[in-house]
Amino acid sequence: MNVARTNEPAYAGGATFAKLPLVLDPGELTGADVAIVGAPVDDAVSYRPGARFGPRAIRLADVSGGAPPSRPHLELGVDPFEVLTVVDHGDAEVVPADKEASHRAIRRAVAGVVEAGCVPIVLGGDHSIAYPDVGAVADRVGADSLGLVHFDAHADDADELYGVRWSHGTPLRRLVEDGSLHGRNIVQVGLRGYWPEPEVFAWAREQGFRWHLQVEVDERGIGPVMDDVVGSMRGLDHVFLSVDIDVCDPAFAPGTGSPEPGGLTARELLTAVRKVALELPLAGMEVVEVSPPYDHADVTALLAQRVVLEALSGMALRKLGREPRPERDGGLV
Ligand SMILES: [Mn+2]
Repeated sequence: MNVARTNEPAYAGGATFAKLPLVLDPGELTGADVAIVGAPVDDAVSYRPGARFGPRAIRLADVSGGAPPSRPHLELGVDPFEVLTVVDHGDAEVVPADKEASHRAIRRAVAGVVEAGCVPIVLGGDHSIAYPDVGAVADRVGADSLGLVHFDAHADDADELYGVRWSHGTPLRRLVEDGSLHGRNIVQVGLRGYWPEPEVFAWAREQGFRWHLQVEVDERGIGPVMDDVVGSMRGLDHVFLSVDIDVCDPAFAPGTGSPEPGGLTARELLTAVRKVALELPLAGMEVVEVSPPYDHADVTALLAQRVVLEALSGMALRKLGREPRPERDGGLV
């Protein structure tokens, strides 16, 4: 089932991700490689709200139309939609102002995707959704074989934030506590700013977390840092990729809840996500903290949409098992 005409432009018609077929029944997901799931919640934020509008904005932040979608990646030389079967599974059945019910709905939706044999790509939503979405993947594959690559300005492993234990600043703590993730299988990139406090980092060290501060990216470059990130996940059969859009500088991602100056460029994030998807066995992914009310000219939503396209492109090339074939100028080949 298509939701768009063959030549329908991006700005016309329906609003599934890349105008992909909408498949709401989890029983009909079998055979798909990837399912996009929206998690429109922002009840757990500590500063600006608005991420509940993220999934819709990310889906709409597309410039190419038509169905089936065609997105030939100029650097990798692969069209992910030719290689992978991708569907849009709609949004989890969240309940306004009921964080627990919404988390249960997100967990249920992601579990349905995973049980169908698909990789879930979850569009947030505030970062509290990591608890149910990473948790649903962990329920399926087990903590021993599951790694987490986490891009974020913030470590999100505090025990509480303003006294709240189920916050967008605490999901990693809850995931480790309940046995969904081992700290030694977590690597974080882009941390900076003024939170959390040293006691939280001491706890993370005890758990075996690894992290690369933004200043390390500044000093060494994103390439060498990502080589280490990928290396740290070697041997794990499943990797969840969590991208908090605030890992990017507010110049590149102004539409977010807790912006922190001095972050990654859009280009660095796209390159890094591509590498993770190409070199590691992705079992799930989330893009979180896009807050459209604070966005300008769709800058942040466009970036988040491309983050998903980069991941799909990397996964597609990984499936083909061949080298990238960049569309370079003839003189540069
Ligand atoms: Mn976060």
